[in-house]
Amino acid sequence: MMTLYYAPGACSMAAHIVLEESGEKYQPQKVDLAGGEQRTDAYLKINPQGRVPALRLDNGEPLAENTAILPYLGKRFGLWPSEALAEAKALSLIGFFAASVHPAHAHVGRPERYAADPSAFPTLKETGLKTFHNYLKQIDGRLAGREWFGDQYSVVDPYGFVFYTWGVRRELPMAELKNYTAFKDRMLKRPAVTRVVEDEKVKV
Ligand SMILES: N[C@@H](CCC(=O)N[C@@H](CS)C(=O)NCC(=O)O)C(=O)O
Repeated sequence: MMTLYYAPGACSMAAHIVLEESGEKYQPQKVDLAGGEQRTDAYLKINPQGRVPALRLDNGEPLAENTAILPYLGKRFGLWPSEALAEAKALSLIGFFAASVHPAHAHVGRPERYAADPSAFPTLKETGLKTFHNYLKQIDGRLAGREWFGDQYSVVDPYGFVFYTWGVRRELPMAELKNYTAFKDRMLKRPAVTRVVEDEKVKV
């Protein structure tokens, strides 16, 4: 059985939703990020980067990084495009989310990663929030006239959903993003999504 190491409201919510939708039995393992559990020796053996998500596979091997975990789960559970170009587009979005959208938000929540001097934190947070908001607007544009990010529902959708909830957390005017908001409402119609949102006590 696979184990998902996750933290409420974190980017691990994407894999959490996928596992919940899969119908397969898995072990959800909460990691106490506020208490620093991600930096303990035991957890660093699972993910040397000290981050969630991490997945312990059926054979006991750990797998880290959303860019690997989500395609792996998607292929396993039929939530991944099989056609070459559709797959490339899914990878392109996952790359954009992991390498641009997520780090922009990290400037707001974890400015200490980017500067040692606390006097730099306010400007890091302000610029990070502006950049993050601009990415959310781009995402809204991508969703125009679409039900899901790809032609069919895939693991990219729960990942995109995470950033909507982060926009809500940062009190950005999310209702102005009409396509993204309609997508969020479609996501919330999926029973697995509402189960995870309730379990992780996420505001949407
Ligand atoms: N590149 C990683 C980033 C994972 C990441 O930054 N996770 C955050 C939660 S959203 C985390 O574990 N933070 C803990 C910390 O910063 O100490 C991925 O996409 O899987």
